[in-house]
Amino acid sequence: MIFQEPVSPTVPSKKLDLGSVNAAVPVGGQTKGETIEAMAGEWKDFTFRPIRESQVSRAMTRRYFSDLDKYAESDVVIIGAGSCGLSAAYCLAKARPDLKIAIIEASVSPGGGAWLGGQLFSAMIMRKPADAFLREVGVAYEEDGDDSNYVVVKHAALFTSTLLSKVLQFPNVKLFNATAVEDLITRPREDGTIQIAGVVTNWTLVSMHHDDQSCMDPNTINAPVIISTTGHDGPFGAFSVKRLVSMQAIKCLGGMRGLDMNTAEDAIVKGTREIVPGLIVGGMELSEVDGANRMGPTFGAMALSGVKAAEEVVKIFEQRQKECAAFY
Ligand code: AHZ
Repeated sequence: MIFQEPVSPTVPSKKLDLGSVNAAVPVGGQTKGETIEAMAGEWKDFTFRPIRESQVSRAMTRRYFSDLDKYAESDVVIIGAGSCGLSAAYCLAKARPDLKIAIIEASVSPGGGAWLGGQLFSAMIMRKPADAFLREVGVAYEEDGDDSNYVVVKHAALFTSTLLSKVLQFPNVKLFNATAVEDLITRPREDGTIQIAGVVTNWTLVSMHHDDQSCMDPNTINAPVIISTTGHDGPFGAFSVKRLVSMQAIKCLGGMRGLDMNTAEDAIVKGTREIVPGLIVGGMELSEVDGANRMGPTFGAMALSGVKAAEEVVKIFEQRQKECAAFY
């Protein structure tokens, strides 16, 4: 009986009241729930609370569509939730809790290339001084020797899952995964150049079928600042900078160069910047613009490029916001 649909607003409903979207009780929150200890050894009479399937559907869809509505106007969009994008999200969400930050990740699983340290090995190497970022997010590491120039996280997944969980706990961040950025929203500037003013998105599975299906128009998110961290070239990689070339906003790509850990990591961190008004590029996507070397399996530059990307946003945000508001 408690799961009946309401018949009319005047007939009191016995439907279980789930409360509003924001009434969720956090884990370890205000209400006193069951404890695992109390359940242990009591499985004979154990049962879950009864549920109607539509409750589950509505609990998900209501939140998703409310988020789509809320983030259709974002302050910052981060394209790509790899090690650089997540590091940028962490720093920005912490520094600017007033900004609404949408992360768009093409894969079902966020994390990009940072679930393994390199090859198919577990340990993740971070060159000093990027150990500062590990201390900031609370990831344990070991030093290899007394005067080591790098530190080791026992499993790359420990880094990625810790960072991801911190990012997702910020109330001003929403991750849309399984969603690809298919294009950039642009506005004309008075000097004849363009400004990036948002992203064009689609379900990734839809994006992958534009060749064999029609009528699959995308969705949009307006934002005055975008951080693009889609990694080096590949099926989805280097997305924004390749699009900038095809729309003639930049002349050409430098093309990622061969592996040289020493030059690569410094170059990526130092070069993280706004490439065209409204679009900041970081991580390995930047190597395709600047013709920087790759660094292979050492992740310090990805974390610190994320830090720098967040810093760049803080520098330009108000100006770009004002400019975007003046367009439409
Ligand atoms: O799925 C991609 C990945 O999670 C996502 N992505 C790419 N194109 C996208 C698009 N829309 C939405 N159009 C998109 N998401 O971007 C993420 C990139 O993560 P990554 O780990 O590949 O990039 P990163 O720059 O954060 O880290 C790169 C780490 C290095 S260095 C290196 C080498 O020197 O060889 N190789 C890697 C993987």
